Amino acid sequence: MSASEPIPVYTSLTDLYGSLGTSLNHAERWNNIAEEFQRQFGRKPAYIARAPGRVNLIGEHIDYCLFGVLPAAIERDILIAISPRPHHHDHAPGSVVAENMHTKYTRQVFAPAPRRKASVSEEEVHVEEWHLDINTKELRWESYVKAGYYGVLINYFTGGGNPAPVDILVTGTVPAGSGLSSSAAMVVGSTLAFLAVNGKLEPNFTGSGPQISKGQLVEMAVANEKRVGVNSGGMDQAASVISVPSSALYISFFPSLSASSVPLPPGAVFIIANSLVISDKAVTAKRNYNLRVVETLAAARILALRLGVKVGAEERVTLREVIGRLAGEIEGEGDGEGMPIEWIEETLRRMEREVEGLKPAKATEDGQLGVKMEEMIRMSGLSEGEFKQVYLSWVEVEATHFQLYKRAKHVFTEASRVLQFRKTCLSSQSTESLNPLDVIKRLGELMNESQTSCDELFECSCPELNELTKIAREAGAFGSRLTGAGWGGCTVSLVSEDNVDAFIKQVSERYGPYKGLEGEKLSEVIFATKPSSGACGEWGFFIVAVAFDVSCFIWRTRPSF
Ligand code: NG1
Repeated sequence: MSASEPIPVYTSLTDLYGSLGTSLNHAERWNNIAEEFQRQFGRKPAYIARAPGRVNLIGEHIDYCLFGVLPAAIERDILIAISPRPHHHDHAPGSVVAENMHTKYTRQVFAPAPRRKASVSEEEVHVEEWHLDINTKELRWESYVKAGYYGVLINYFTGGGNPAPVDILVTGTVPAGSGLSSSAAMVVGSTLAFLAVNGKLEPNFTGSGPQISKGQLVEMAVANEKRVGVNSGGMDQAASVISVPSSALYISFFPSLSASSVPLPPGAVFIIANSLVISDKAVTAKRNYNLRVVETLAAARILALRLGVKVGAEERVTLREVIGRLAGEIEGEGDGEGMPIEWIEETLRRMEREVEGLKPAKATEDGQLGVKMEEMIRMSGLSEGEFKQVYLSWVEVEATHFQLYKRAKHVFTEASRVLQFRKTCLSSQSTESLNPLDVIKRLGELMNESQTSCDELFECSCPELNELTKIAREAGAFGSRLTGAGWGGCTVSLVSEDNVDAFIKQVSERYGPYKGLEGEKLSEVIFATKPSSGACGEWGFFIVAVAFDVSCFIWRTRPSF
């Protein structure tokens, strides 16, 4: 698996799922979306893009600090059917009629407006960029469709060419606002659908490029998602695009995006449970997500200054870059992989001590271990103007105190837990490994430590997530933690294969908001992240966190569909 591989395009479900039996299990959803598309728009879709959600096993809020994370794609996904509108010339270029199979989302019609260069003569006017209104103030389903589309417009239609007018239909099984990355799946799916319908996924006639690679798609999707107003790292998009069957992915972002699969121990099952607290990242961004991004960036500069690490006045250095510079890592040298993992581990151990220097000399009652804006600016060594330009001009944040110490401490300890988790999984493959139960216990401990750190240091948990993880441990989970941004959304618990049913039963009896839920309603909110037993036959007993059909892809429909 590699970020340089092209995006797979299939024309048959059997090719895609690897066997007729498995494909039959999935055929119904694909048929439903194709039939509904035909019903709504009077013709078949030309393409169906698929992008899965993901569960992050460990490594929370460290992707935007450029530290490695360990997610796995799940079988729940977003499907987007798309087709160009016949009689192109009767429609505005690139106009979109967007429908959603979920009845709570209404039909949306929009068209991108080309922005023109104002200062040139009429003959010289050319399209500079495109404009699509994206509402970042409230949660709107079509914003994610627009965000994906925007990237395609800017990357492929700046300076000429007209995008096709299209109809699209969206359906999805990733619950929204639950930390399973429905937003990234929507943006990846939308980016792919608009690329495909505009002929941008076709290899040229020699069979070589210009087909877009998975790594390029991740980069586009990350930039696209920022347009919805969240300055996210690249974990979700990378997991959605690059994942492989039956493994987690260790994704590192520095010096460049790279991903390697991490086998999960046999007998371990990851169970997702939704706290049913909706966490809307875009709406709360200035107090939560984006504030954390700014706090970790400010902490990086201040630590660099304390440790004598060089940082340019206008540079927005991350915590990962600071430790690289501290350890003498030479960017761009060697095989481009960055410093060896052992160095990172050693430097992280040092940083866990150095970070104590970020504690304010006198903890104030109201701000506990935080500092006020003026103090943060003073600590950064920049003037007020410089600081605001570098850290606050591109993002809106709201806080009386900035928690530099707590955030940085979480980031360093969490980054080191990810490396320990990865090492434990890899070592379980070797002949001298710990026994399988000890491997699972160790992974569970790391997950529990991560939850405590998210709650106490990063303050991204909430009472319901704390309660759910506690119940999960009492019901036999080796470890349980929030997954995704937090402040609501889902937990992920590590459970042994033979305890799955009893675990789900206990949690559903004890977690208040699940009272009265049963059957399908219950399996919507608590489920094991593996294919249903019929569908996972091919993968034998290796019942782990991930589905067999994991990464994103495009399906080009055939006329006989
Ligand atoms: P969720 O809440 O699952 O979408 C978000 C970010 C990730 C990462 C996690 C916290 C987006 C799209 N994703 O995940 O990049 O920072 O929070 O680890 O914003």
